[in-house]
Amino acid sequence: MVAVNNKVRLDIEQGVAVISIDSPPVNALSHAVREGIYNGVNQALADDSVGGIVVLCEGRTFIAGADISEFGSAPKEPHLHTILEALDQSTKPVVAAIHGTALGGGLETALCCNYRIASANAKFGLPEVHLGLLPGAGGTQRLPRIVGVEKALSMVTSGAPIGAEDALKTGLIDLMAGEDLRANAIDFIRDKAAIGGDHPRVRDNQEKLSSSVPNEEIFAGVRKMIARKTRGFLAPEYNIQCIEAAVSKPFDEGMKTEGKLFMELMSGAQSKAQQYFFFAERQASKVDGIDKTTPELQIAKVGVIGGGLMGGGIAMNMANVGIPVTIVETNQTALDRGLGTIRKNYENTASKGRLRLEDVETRCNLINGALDVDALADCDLIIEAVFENMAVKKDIFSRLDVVAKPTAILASNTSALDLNEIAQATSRPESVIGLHFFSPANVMKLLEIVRGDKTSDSVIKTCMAFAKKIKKVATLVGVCPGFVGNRILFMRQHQANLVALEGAPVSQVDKVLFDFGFPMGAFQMADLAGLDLGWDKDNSNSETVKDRLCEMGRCGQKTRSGFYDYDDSRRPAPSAVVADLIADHAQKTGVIQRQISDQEILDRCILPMVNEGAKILEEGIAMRASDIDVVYVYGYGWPIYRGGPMHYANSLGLSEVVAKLRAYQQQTGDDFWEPSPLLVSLAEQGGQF
Ligand code: 3H9
Repeated sequence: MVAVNNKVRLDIEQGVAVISIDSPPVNALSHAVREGIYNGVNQALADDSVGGIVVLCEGRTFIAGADISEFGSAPKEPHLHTILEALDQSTKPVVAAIHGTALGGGLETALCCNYRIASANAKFGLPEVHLGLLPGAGGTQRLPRIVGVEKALSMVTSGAPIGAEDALKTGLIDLMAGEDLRANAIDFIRDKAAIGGDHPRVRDNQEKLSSSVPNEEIFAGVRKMIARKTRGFLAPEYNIQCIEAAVSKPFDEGMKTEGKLFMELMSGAQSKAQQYFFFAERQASKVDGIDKTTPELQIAKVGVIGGGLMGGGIAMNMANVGIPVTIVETNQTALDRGLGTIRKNYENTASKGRLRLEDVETRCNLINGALDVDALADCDLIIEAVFENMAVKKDIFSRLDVVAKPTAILASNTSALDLNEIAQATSRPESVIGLHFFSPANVMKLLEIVRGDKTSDSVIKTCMAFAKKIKKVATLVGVCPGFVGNRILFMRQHQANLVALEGAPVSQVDKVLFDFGFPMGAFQMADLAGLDLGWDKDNSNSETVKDRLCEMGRCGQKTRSGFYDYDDSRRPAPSAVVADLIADHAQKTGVIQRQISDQEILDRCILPMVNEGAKILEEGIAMRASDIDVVYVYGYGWPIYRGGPMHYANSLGLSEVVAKLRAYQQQTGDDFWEPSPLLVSLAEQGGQF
């Protein structure tokens, strides 16, 4: 055995050189790993006793790609291309033995080997598109040569991995290994070496570059299919162009196209934002200050109070990962409706082929209904998901205090109310926490976990881990009105309302936000949520535009009219009635209407979000600026290619942000614009969030 370096080992066994990479957590292609592989290959080639080479990984996975943490620093030799060239040109046959996930540069490494064998649970993907990139080490040129154009396009544009069976079917792997991947790989390559002759290289395979469907049709079809989902993103289109180069140019020319487009993406703002976000997302799950020995509680059974849209969605999360859940409603009709909706949701998913029919039954069977909180006595976690009314919530929590077992976690799904006040309704505030799901709860990835003043570390630790289990991205936040997400959103909505009052048509405001990358603008979002949310019908006195719309029965999408008019398919159309109403309201409140530029709308909607984010950080409501970004990308549709509000502010430059806030403060005479002290001090020091 030779230790090539501290990440890579070379063993010569039965005439085979086994290059094993051992670089936790995911065997990413850091400089040391690259150097180790390169030297290992060269040593194996120079050793006359070696007939073939195996490349494999220790630990939980095959190479999961280039080391993203090294992006941005000066590249050091040997570059990935140098290693891949060495593998590609090897005079001895090479097999990649794959377990876990062969991703990005990892799969590209495997594609430069003559053969690939894999464990049955291995996965293969080129997920660079999620980092605003394309596979830059030959992946776009080799993948279509081995799995075909259509499959390659689907893999690079979605970034989604495929499983081993699929890989075997498409030819991506040559053999499915048995229990002992290593031994199988050694036997495999020894046999190949013994047979001798030329060993296949993916680069030489032209066969799969054409199929019965003309390539132009395939490319046009993919572009059309992904257009909506990838609006605003550069990387998906660049990936497609690389595959086009693969089919239209000789291999080496295609590689040049790939290299050029890769560098363009790598040096651009979108990829920087997406790389930043990759680490932001992983950082969000880490809570400083909680002792490692803090016990994590078992959550084997969950109760949900409220079987409406939110409660039902929350229950589905549990059933989706096999956790039994009991929904409590106040009457049988509501309960039946709630359970019926859940079944319908699952059946819809099954009808689209995304869920097996037997899974519909399994999941529905995991969800029970009850009409009394007594039924939740044996639950480990109880989530209250009733409407936002403090008195109702306090009443529920005082009843749960009596019913729930002593170790149970009592959670509220409140999106804005004071969690500490809710906790006071119990004799065990240390067991009370906020679990703020976003609607639809079975779809949206974000979970804002709200730590009350007295919430115990054990409850926090358990909920952070539980979030992962139910496949959510969690951020831990403190108590304040609206927590992180809604508190920041209030600022955007406040300014959106003002610019509309000052003369910008609501459709202009929404278009600016849509073009920025949000899935919809502020007014469409308000219409979707329902304008009567929090509106007090009995005491409404036409004080705001929203009051007046609700008084007219224009409560949003559900009444087919709100800020917009909606047709039966809920497509919005600008409303002359609303424009007149806003103009009238401006006149009554002494606001002079004017034309407002798109830039002013953007600044006035977005910069207050940044400023509020800074205040949230100052107050310690969020642990880190990047957590705020995670909340915004996963909870509010902030375009990931802009990183989130705090990353966006960094990319603008904080002194530029402060200057603009001050300019609007002067223009409007409104202290709303006063920059937060943290923002000012960071800007003065040339710092960043
Ligand atoms: C690329 O390859 C470019 C090439 O085409 C061209 C080059 C010229 N680098 O996600 P987890 C860390 S681009 C550095 O929590 P899981 C991660 O930060 C790359 N670090 O685990 C975390 O650290 P910490 C293409 C990485 O089990 C820890 O590993 N490849 C990398 O849920 C555990 O990660 C990708 O985009 C990396 N490449 O999921 C794959 N990957 O513990 C990206 C992970 O300190 N990775 N880390 O927070 C993944 O998708 C998932 O990490 C994986 C494991 C599925 C592998």
